[in-house]
Amino acid sequence: QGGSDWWRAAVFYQIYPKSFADGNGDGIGDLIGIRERLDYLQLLGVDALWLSPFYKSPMADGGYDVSDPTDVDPMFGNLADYDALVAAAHERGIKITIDIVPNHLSDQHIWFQQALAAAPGSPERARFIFRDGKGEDGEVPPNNWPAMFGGSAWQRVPDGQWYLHLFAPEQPDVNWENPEVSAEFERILRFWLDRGTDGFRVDVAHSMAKPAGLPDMDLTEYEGPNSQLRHDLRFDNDGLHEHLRMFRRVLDGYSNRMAVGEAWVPDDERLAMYVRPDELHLTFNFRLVEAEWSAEIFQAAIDGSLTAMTEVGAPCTWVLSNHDVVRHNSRYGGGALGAARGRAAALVQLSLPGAVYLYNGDELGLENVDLPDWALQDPTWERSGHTERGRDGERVPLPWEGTEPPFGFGASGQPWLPMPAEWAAVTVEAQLEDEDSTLSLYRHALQVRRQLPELHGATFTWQQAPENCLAYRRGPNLVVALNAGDVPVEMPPGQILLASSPVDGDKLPANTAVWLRV
Ligand code: TEU
Ligand code: CA
Repeated sequence: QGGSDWWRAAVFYQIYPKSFADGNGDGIGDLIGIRERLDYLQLLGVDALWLSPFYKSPMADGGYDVSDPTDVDPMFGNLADYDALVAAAHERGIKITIDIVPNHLSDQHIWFQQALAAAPGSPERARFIFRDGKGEDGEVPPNNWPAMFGGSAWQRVPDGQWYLHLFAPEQPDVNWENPEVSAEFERILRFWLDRGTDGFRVDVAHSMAKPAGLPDMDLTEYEGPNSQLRHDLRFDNDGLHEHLRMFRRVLDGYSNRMAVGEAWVPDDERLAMYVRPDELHLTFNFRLVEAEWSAEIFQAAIDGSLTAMTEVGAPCTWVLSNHDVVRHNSRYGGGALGAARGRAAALVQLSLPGAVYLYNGDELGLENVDLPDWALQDPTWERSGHTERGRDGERVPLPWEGTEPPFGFGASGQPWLPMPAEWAAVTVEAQLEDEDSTLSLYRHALQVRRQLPELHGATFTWQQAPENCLAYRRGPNLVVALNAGDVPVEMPPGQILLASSPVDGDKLPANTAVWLRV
């Protein structure tokens, strides 16, 4: 699928670079490792990759604390490795999209170092959000905002001023009202576009503008760092759309480039504003990430997004998992039950109209790993005073082959997070040989998706379905049915193209989805 709107129904595959594949054997994934696994990604059948950050970073937040946005961290390789990856992916018809982190920089970025050395009120400080504190000696933070990783969103510097960080203190928020900031991000976008990058994933796109006067927020409704899809005044402020329009103008100066927003905006209509014709191309729909296993909840999530996105002429963007959330098989109960539900959810995700984002390991049916305390690295663990386990459990390196850790991930035997011995059963190697594996299901589904034009179109109609089931028609000849309940129901008429669990007779088993030719 080429052309200027290749992204509309594309299947994107998210790579968490530290965890995907290790090319030099030091136990940490890297760009060479990704290039070496392109054959696998082609076999899987994805259209595009999204690489989480691989930029120069002190790694206070897994690389989302960027100290040089136009260079590669030595941990991951160098710019020549990036260029080689882009060229090799393009040879295989796979697009490369990358993260851009516009809300904050690393505290080690030259700008922040200059801001610390400069005086309050200086142009160096005006690139960030510095304020005087409240109280007699300014010892009270400028407002009551919490940071996403726990604690206050304000950090004090030696001269007494405070700076805003919505995430870790090592991630000072930049001030998008300063034209120097937008000019710098325009430079960063062009730097990567000029190297052939096909698009961007815009990190925390909903935080780029802050409310005027930085007022206190209402903390009575606040449910802590993990309450993602709730509105509070730190996020989704109207001023950010002007910045998204800058992104779009830059992208439109190149051919066939795109951007997807990461915006945890609970209201579908508000979220649709991010994908107006002069803003981003796509924006993740996180309602399926937050959805409990229930046909009714899935249906509401799907309906809400379809209605709002159709209104603005943008496709929906379906996500089940990413590097920030517990993997969906675990959310659905884990074990055999979680696996069955995860496979069924995949057949739903891959048959909805719009774009799809898979997270590396989804296709293997991986679960979250319950890591020992000593292994935990995510800042949420430290900053929550060890009350949150953090996000390392969904970031464990992928098992490629062999019968014991590190399963072909690096040669050192010391992957950056420990890999469970049980993963011997779910390596890529083991699953490729097994027609009934989750990997084989994804491969088949992606193949059928490629072949059937109705799956690239927007046609979608709900069908009647029994309790705790979903059914929808995609074009004249294709029906998708999901039984999210615990009892088998009558199978809708049609010839089975794909089933997420073994089906015999005329029943659709519990926790199963099918694609039917009618
Ligand atoms: O995440 C944005 C976000 O909203 C975070 O709250 C995130 O969901 C986290 O799970 C909260 O526990 C993006 C990135 O995806 C994330 O990895 C980064 O840590 C964050 O931005 C800061 O750049
Ligand atoms: Ca490595």
